[in-house]
Amino acid sequence: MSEREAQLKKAILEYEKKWIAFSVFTVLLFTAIIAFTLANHGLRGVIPVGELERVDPTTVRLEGPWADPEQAVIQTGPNQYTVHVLAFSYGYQPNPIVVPRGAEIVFRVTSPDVLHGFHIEGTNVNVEVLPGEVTTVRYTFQQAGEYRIICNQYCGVGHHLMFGRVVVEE
Ligand SMILES: [Cu+2]
Repeated sequence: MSEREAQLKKAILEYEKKWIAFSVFTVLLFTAIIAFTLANHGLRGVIPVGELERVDPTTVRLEGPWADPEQAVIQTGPNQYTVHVLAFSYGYQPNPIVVPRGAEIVFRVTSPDVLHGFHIEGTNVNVEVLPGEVTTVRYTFQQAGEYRIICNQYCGVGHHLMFGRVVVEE
């Protein structure tokens, strides 16, 4: 191998080292971003809880915590409320959902019929709602006002009309 060839080989290795360093940096950066998101929104936030909770979709409207829309919002702590939401073809129960500002709201959403979506406009609450399963998601509204709930999973002819409301009171 001539001296020039040896130099060329070394030059390529230097060049490759920079790319390796760059790749490692991007992987670490992405890992840090995911870890940050999980720490801030994961365990007590907008990522649905992991445990599978089943419910009978055929009787969920007749008995249990989803049966009576008047009893849907339950205070569970000094500043915590659980809201039992039914996403049905083609609406949400209760409507509107009335909750106070600054409180931790635990939404427990299920469907008596087909797959629906539960997206609260202006927030990162965006979950799937399956018949037979309870989707639990937590959110704290920092601003009072009205928020629109949008069904973003196709559910039939009335899908484009399927909206609900969250009223956050001061
Ligand atoms: Cu729907």
